Amino acid sequence: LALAPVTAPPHSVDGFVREFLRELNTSAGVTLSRSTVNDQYLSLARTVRHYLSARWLENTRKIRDTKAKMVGYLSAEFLLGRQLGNALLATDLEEIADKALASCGIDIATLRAQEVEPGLGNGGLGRLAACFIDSLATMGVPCIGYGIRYEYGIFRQTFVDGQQVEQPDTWLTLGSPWEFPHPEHAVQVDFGGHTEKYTDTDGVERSRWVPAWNVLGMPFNYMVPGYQNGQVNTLRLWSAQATKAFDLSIFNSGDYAEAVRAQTFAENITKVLYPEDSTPQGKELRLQQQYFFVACSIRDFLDRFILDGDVRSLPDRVIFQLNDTHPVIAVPELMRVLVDIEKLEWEEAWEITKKCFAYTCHTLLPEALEVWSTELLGRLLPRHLEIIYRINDEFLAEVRAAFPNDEMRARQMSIIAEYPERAVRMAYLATVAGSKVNGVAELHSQLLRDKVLHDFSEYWPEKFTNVTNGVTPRRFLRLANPGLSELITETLGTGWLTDLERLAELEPYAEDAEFRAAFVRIKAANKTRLRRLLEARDEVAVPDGHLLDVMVKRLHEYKRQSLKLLHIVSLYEQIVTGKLSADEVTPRTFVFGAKAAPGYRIAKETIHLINSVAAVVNRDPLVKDVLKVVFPSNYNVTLAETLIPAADLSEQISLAGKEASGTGNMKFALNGALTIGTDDGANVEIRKLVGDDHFFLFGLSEPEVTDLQTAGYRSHEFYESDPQLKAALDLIASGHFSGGDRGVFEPLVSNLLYDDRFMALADFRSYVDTQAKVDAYYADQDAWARSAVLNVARSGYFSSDRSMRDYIDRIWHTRPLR
Ligand code: 26Y
Repeated sequence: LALAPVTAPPHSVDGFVREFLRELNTSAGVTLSRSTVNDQYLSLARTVRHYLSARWLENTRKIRDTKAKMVGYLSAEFLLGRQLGNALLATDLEEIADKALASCGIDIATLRAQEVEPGLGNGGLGRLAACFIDSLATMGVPCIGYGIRYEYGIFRQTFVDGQQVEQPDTWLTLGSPWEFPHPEHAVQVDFGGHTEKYTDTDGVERSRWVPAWNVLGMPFNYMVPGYQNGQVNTLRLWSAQATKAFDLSIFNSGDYAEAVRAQTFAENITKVLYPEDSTPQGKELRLQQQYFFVACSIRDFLDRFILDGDVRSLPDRVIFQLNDTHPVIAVPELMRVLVDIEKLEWEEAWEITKKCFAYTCHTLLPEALEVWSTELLGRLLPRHLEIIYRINDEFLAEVRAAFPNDEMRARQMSIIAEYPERAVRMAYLATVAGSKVNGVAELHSQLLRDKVLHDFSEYWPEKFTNVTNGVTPRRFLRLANPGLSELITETLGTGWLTDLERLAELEPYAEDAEFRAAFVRIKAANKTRLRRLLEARDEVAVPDGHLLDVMVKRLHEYKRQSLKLLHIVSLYEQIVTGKLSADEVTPRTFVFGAKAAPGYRIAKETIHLINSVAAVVNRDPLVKDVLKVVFPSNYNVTLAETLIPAADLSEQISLAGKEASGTGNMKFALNGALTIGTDDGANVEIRKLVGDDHFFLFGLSEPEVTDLQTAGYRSHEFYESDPQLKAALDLIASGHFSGGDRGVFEPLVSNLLYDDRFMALADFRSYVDTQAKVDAYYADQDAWARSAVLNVARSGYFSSDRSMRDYIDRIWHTRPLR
């Protein structure tokens, strides 16, 4: 009996009610009548959990027994979003739960709203990881996600006088019903100290790491349910703890503070998510985080899945996907385990290691490529630095043999940079070690090959591949847009949600007036839903009947929120000066959502400017009915789920060659927004698929950007030669949006006028002209609706299920569990 797996509670309203009340009574310890909303939410979550756990345990057992090859997705970020809705959908319990709670007098919507999303990521990269593990579970492919259980996730953004103020994200305080702690699987992780040479019993000279301190890695498991397929994978997040909870002798000696200090020190490692993206700062704590979670994960995988201790079988059992360079220290860690602990020969260990890793790059910005100084690495991980040196020596010997008399090339390809300080280039290490290297959209992968990793792609052309990103249609279509999902199901029947290319069958319905009308009604209902949310959440009013123009993404110069602002300011300026009459303008609401890294000055000033422009525009009677700017604070996955389905226009306006892919762009298209965008990242592929007539392309192309850069870009010339641009910038510079104070936005204006690294001014003319085309097109509501439907019908390619198939075919060579 003890061996029999638990069974799920009955799939019925009665069964659900019984389970729910039991949870309330036994876990929350309250009666229904005395329970709070939080008690009810926690009990509901636990109830849903019960429906998943039997399949979960079974799944894990099967993977172990069949020795199926797994994907180990190593990522410092998993931006999961709320769990309840997804778990209810996966278990097909939405209706049952609705009715069950209603019978208890509870509105499930209230409980859904109670959930605090785990914000364990910054943006695209973290959200992509969450989409990927959803798809793998849905496809039944064995995967374990490994990451960090930050006690504080991405900060909560508030605005004070229009400026961003960060608040800690206390996502754990009201309870975390989705996680399963496993203290019995805790792993020790060492740091610091030195290495020493010794002669082993077999007479071999070896190196030994003598670490100085250590911490404990405590795993927390999360279920990753597949969509209605009974498959449940695992996400395992690590939390750092002190090895000895507190040192009894120190405590007895009365130095209580010293005793807890060690604990605080250890726990700091997973205390907080670094809120920077794209601009790594060489922070020691970040390297500690990175090593901490990959050391835990590798140990864990060996202990849990290589039960016979045969480490030589590792490449048949796992492929570790490196989500950008953050987990790349796993490469020397696996070498250390194989050579120092398992006593394999270096050559054999290296052959195994190379097969076990593949690397995904998510950037093109040179400043975003992680490097760690050898000083820091050597201090924190002395043995790993030795290993990296040896990997580099052997690699460079190979390069020199292949290209004799080309020392320049060897130096360029060296994993160790010499300037401005000796440092390890993590992207190079990943490229040398990985069996495959991929970019995240066609253009991005091409630019990786041609520019960022040019010498490497010449040396190993077969190593390089592309896998265009995707998004999970379960969360971003079915859950976020139930209205449209229902319409699709009515039209196509079921099955499209796990076979998204079937959306192509909607094509003919673009010509069907009735279908278009239904689509338009759904869009309107989604706008109403958004309007209600923003009223309650932010006390802002979204006008009815406007074109909803949305730009949501992290705040970055390269993404060019400032270009969007120049467009708004320009429209405003033209109306108030009478150059344009208000009734010539298509009424628009501009929605922004963006967090700035706390130390990123220009980004924070841009947020201030957006809010300041919003304040002025929104209260000016001259533009009252035609322009509105809305900037809800704390944009996150949850807000995205209401915002994206309501949008008419998707802003994807990065400077060509800078946005690796984008994934928001895909979510908008899939929900029937039209895109105004540059030829950048996955926009290129979206445009190719939806067609030029249904996509508003503008701006310089990547080669044109490069040419302009080479010729010498002077943004000032664009300012001088375009009166409309000049007027907009002058208005900002005049202090019009800062109570007459010209100083407030002077740095921003100067930056655009005299530097403008991302060529906002160069693209301004093309952008506003294209926006005028948007206005004209929107005037023909029928044509717009037709294009919107075609965007949906032609976006099936952007399912993360397809991305996963590509990874499986080109990189992982794993199979679904039977
Ligand atoms: C090193 C540290 C500061 C760091 C932390 C987070 C560096 C980068 C990041 C996050 C990067 C990121 O989110 N990149 C985005 O990845 C998406 C998924 O591939 C892409 O769609 C998007 O274009 C890219 O900017």
